[in-house]
Amino acid sequence: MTQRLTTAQAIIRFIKSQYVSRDCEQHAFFAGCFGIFGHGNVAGIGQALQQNPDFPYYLCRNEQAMVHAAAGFAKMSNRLRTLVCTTSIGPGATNMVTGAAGATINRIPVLLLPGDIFARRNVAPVLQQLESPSTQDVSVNDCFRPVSRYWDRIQRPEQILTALPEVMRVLTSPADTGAVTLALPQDVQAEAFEYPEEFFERRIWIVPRPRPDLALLKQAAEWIRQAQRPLIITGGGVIYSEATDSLSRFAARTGIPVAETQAGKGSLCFDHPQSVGAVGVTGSSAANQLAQGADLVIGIGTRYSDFTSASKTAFQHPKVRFININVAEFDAFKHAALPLVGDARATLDELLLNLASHRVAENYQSEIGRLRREWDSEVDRIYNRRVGPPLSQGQVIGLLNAALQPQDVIVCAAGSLPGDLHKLWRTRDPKGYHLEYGYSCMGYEIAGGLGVKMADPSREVYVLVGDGSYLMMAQEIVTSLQENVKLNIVLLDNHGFSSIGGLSRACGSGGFGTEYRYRKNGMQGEKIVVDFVANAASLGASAVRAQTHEELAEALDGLKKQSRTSVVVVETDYDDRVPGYGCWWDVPIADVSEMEEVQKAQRSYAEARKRERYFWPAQRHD
Ligand SMILES: Cc1ncc(C[n+]2csc(CCOP(=O)(O)OP(=O)(O)O)c2C)c(N)n1
Ligand SMILES: [Mg+2]
Repeated sequence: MTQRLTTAQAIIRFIKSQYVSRDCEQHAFFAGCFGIFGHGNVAGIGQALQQNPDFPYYLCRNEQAMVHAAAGFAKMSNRLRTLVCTTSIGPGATNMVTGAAGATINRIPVLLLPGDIFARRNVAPVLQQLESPSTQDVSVNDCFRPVSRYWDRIQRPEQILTALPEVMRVLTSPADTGAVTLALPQDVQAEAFEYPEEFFERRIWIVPRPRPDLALLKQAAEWIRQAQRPLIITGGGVIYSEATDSLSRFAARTGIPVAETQAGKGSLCFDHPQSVGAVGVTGSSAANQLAQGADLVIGIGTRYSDFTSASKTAFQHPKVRFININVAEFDAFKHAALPLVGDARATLDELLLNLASHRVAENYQSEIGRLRREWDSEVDRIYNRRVGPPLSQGQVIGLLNAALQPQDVIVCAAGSLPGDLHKLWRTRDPKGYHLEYGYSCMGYEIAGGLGVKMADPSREVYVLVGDGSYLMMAQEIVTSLQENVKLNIVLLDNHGFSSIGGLSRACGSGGFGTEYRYRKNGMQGEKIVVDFVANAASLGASAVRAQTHEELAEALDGLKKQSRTSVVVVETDYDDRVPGYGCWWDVPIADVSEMEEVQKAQRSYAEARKRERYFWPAQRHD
């Protein structure tokens, strides 16, 4: 039995019949398709979507944004569901490259279907085609190769019979997932073929919980028993695996403290007795002190970015060794670790069984308690400082934390907010803290928030966004209104790039080129004041300005009463920053310079770099 369909119709029909199952829970993998049409997809995928009205189509405003939205959706769904993104050829396609990189770096599944130039070539060069004098086998879509976990170009209709199963294998693989790109030449999309009916039968992709090697598991248990100062670092893998209850039990029983990366924040409720908060460059004093002296680091579902390892300076115990629990072998072997390649939840449960009643020493437990109390009062201090207007960012975060319900979600990505949130946010639900900090892509915030809310409409979603990020990509407010997907957007306006301004000052460059000022005597003119309230209102959102502590509290209260996307604009102090807590980040400083401040910064940089470490296999001491 066959059915005559166009390639595009066959792709949509196939996509509709793909299901996933983990722990026996089964549901459709694709929840719909974002898109912007042009001549490269309107008559192909566009036509196919039109004749499949049971597969929702969502019109977005910008192709990069729609990939962020799909990634936000997939991350919120613990990678068990995602959305498809269709674009025209040329600029529509390449607009997705940034989003694809973000998804792949964060290990989040998204399926991208950019249109491509004619496979039959006779009409080339077509509008928006990149020509090459040395080959006809190239298009702008080749840019997706390094940012995709699977990349293919469909030159004949029957190629999807072998390509689409690969697409699904990669998207549903906890170890291999990321952006998947199928480039679809515009003529091939519309070409018909006799497809076998079996190809469209419901297919269930089992997302497994692989278990680690038993001998290595026992060795890991031995290392944990021997350790005097063990520390757990949890990454996004813990949350995607829904291992948070297992982690909570593991930590409570063993007494081992738990520090969190950006993606792992929320793995434990902030008031869990073993929770020591954020670790690394944007870490808490408690976690960073424990990391410095840890003789065993147990990394779970983390890829150890430089923000986590403080550019390889976070772990200074001379004999520190690592156990990495990770579903991806690549991550499990980092830092010359003892690799437990497996699912976080399954591995933690089995490891706990192997530890019998082992518990860390009393004095370590009381040290953890003391560090936790010290950190808690530091957070209180920052939350409760009354300054301004303009308010301090820490104060705004404190007000938000008090105003939100535990299950509400905050979404953020770039600027000074992610660091301050990582340090200060008191997370009470594993899905309550949604940071895109693998790519830290300005513009993710509102678009990603749209995907988060679409994934879980039962929760209130709060998008926290700096003025710089807002100016880069705010247009999905319109999409949120179109789809009746309510976002609560809190825009922190400090008239420029406070984060990079601070970094520039730390590098001796005095904030050069990071404030929004009119051109006068170089870049020293008046501050540029953008009317963000008018801007958001012009897009259709409800929008208010809050200047004082009381006004902000009232505005946050007002958000709860709104039924549509609403924006609160609050002016914050550019210079009033949350300090760092024993951390270092490697941002190279000019070796030679005419500027004294830069020379000074270079000297302390060279000194600080001496603490960067390599971790060799010999350091395992086994
Ligand atoms: C797309 C993109 N471009 C550039 C950067 C580098 N960058 C990181 S933060 C930042 C400034 C962000 O400004 P804003 O949103 O106002 O936040 P603030 O730093 O003021 O907190 C820049 C330019 C980035 N992360 N993403
Ligand atoms: Mg700013």
